[in-house]
Amino acid sequence: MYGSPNKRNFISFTVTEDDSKSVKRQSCWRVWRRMSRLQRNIISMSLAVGVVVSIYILLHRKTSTGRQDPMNQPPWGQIGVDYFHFENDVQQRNGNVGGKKDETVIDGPGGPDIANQGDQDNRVDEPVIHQPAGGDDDDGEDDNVDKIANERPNKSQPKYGPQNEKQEAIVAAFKHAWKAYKAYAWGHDELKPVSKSWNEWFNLGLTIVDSLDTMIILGLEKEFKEARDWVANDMNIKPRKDVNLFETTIRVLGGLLSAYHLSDELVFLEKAKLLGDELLPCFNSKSSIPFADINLMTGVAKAPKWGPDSTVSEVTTIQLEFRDLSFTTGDMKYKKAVDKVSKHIHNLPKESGLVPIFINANTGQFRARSTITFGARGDSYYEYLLKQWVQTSKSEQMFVDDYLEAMAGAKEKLVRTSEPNKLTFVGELLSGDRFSAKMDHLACFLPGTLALGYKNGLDEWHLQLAKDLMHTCYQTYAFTATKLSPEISHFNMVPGARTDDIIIKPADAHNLLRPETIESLLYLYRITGDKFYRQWGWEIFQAFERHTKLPYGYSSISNVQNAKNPGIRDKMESFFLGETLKYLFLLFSDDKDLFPFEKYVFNTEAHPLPVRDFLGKAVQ
Ligand code: DMJ
Repeated sequence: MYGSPNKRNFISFTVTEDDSKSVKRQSCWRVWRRMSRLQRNIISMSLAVGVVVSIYILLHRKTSTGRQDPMNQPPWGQIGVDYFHFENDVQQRNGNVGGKKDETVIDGPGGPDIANQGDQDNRVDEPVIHQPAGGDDDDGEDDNVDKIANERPNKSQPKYGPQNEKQEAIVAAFKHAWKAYKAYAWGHDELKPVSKSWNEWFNLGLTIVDSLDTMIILGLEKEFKEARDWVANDMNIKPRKDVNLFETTIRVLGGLLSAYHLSDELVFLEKAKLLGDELLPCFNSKSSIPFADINLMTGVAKAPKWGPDSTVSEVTTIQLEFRDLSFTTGDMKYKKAVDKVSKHIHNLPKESGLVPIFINANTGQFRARSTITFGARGDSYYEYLLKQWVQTSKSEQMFVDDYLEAMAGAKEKLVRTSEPNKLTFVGELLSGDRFSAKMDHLACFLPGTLALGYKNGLDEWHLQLAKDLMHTCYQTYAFTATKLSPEISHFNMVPGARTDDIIIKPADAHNLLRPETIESLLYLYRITGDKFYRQWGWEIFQAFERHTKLPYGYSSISNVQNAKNPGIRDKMESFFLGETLKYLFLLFSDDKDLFPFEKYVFNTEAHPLPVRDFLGKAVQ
């Protein structure tokens, strides 16, 4: 055979180069002739198979994903490695838009909104963008937008709008809130429903962008169009403001992306891409861990005003959105930036898979002895481990490995039961090791996430823990005078103590119209089919109606223990429309095609994004 040390095959080493080649050829031919027919057949077959496989690989590289080496790469690529190129897919999709692209003509900011004019002084005018027919142009914009993919994750259009009385009531609640927002806070971040004015946080019209997909789902076409026109004509992506990377990503980037996926309106993707680009400087740190804040006008990224570190849940809760932006635009730079963060955090040492809540963007190290919690600043790290695994069609093993380790760690170190009624809750480790029987309402996302894990094949105990925690989260509502949950609950663990299971401290007695419990009820209802989860959701909705509804919108309240005077706070958070009412509406839907968990993953702000197959395409 070739390469055999058999001397007979290599007759001479003293001849000239040409002679040597011809001698070798003769030698090979002699070897071939001396072989049996069987040997020759085997070699011929192997060569034929080799040729066919090579041709297949070459064709596959050109016509399908553009992967550089499909044999050696995992489906989603190595973390931090950009190897997907979607030119072919993108071109195909752009041919299928059905005229929607042409509607997307952005004439720049302006318009008759008098209430906004104070803010417009701060604005930097964006260039006028006309969606071109394709090809190069000289509009000064990144031509990548011409190639933007225009796909819908689920082409069979689900039925939007209310289908029953309960959903109608939820739509009425939305309309009530929207009407007041429109009258008194249009274009600003949040409505102040008592003073009939507005609150500015990032100057990005948070309530509008957070509500876009809710309006589609609730069937509010007129309201959606008004909002879309505001995004197209008035939204300024570069306000002179420090914005928080995480909040801007989950609410604004996530809101724009899901609005795009649900509506096919290219303006949302255009804005999402612009915003993604403006947020990227956050990742220019020494460690790849992003800075918490960025001034969108100057592009200067930095640590937050209140401390040197970034928050762990924040730097790990941007990945669904940036990955989706990459797969929707075909530009992998967004995915690459967040993959680095994930990989970095994955490689840091952890205690039973649990993470401290602070990390330094320069050193890339966790802050020693910071709290471990499933509440504020820890929560969505765990949520996004599971959801990224789901988003990538379970192809990124690292995420589920970390998730499983963290859930086992939580079960061992944080999950406890209260006295006397044995409510299961998830506590915290102060300074990283001192147990505190304190649970934020924020941690009530966990039952839903655990149930989603179970639905995706994780062990039975995940569902059992989900049910137990769900019951406790519901009890934090049912237990109070208003039937609304406090922001933070403490649990009694002392048998025989003269106290209830749940203890509410005065400083923690407020309710901000948060969604986490409703969100988990949706998962638990869909996954178990148990109707009482709907009943619990309805009770909570009615409590919102009783205690937080005002003539002009809804408001956070200060004291859930005072049903007569809950202390109206004069603030309607954007997530009330973006999440709470959306999850309520979905909870009462019987339509199995309305965002099935197999096809959509909800970001932490309730914006549905498509699950992607191993080629990065939306699962149909
Ligand atoms: C929302 O912005 C998101 O749900 C986030 O994950 C947590 N905080 C609020 C809602 O409570």
